[in-house]
Amino acid sequence: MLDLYFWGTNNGYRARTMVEETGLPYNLHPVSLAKLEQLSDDFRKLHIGHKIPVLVDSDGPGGRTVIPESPAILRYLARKTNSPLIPKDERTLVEMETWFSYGIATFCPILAQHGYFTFRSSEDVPGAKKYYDTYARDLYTVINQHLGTRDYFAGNEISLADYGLYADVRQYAKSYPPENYPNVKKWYDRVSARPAVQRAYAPI
Ligand SMILES: N[C@@H](CCC(=O)N[C@@H](CS)C(=O)NCC(=O)O)C(=O)O
Repeated sequence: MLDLYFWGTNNGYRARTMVEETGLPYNLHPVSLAKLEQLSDDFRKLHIGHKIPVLVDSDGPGGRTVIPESPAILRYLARKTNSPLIPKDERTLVEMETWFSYGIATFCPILAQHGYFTFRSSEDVPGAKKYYDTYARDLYTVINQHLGTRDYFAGNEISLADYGLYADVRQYAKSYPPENYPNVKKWYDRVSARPAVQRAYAPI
């Protein structure tokens, strides 16, 4: 059985979408960040770094396996289920890894900083707001350009690369509406229409 420790953020939804893609049964455990539940002793036993999401697989390699970090969760579940979300063809795999990394290691952290300085910081720091907004706009321009010649980030089919980016594009849709980036919008609608995505974003 899978247990997903989750809150409704980009990283939480990224993991929940992947669990839904597998079709495996799972229990969803909300961890309220608003109530700082991630700092509890019990949760820190799952992730010393006190961050959602965490996946626990009672039937993992060698028994119960705890997997924090959304990219590790996506890769783990894709391997466990021999999912087509990891392309078999080496050339497409390299593309997938490139854009998955771009999503997780570039796009997501910059958008997170934009979110912090624009919406949550108690201090107004105009220079930081401008810096992250300019950076974010460049990232959207890049992905819009990449999607100008293709339906998905790697190869011709959806892959982990798309899920590396989707949850962030969705979370920051108010700041950067996909409508402003026509190729992103077409891709966004395509991914949003997937049954697994619709189940993942359904109210708890
Ligand atoms: N690299 C991690 C980031 C996880 C992360 O930043 N989680 C945030 C919510 S989106 C969190 O739990 N923050 C609570 C805290 O740091 O105490 C991943 O992809 O899972």
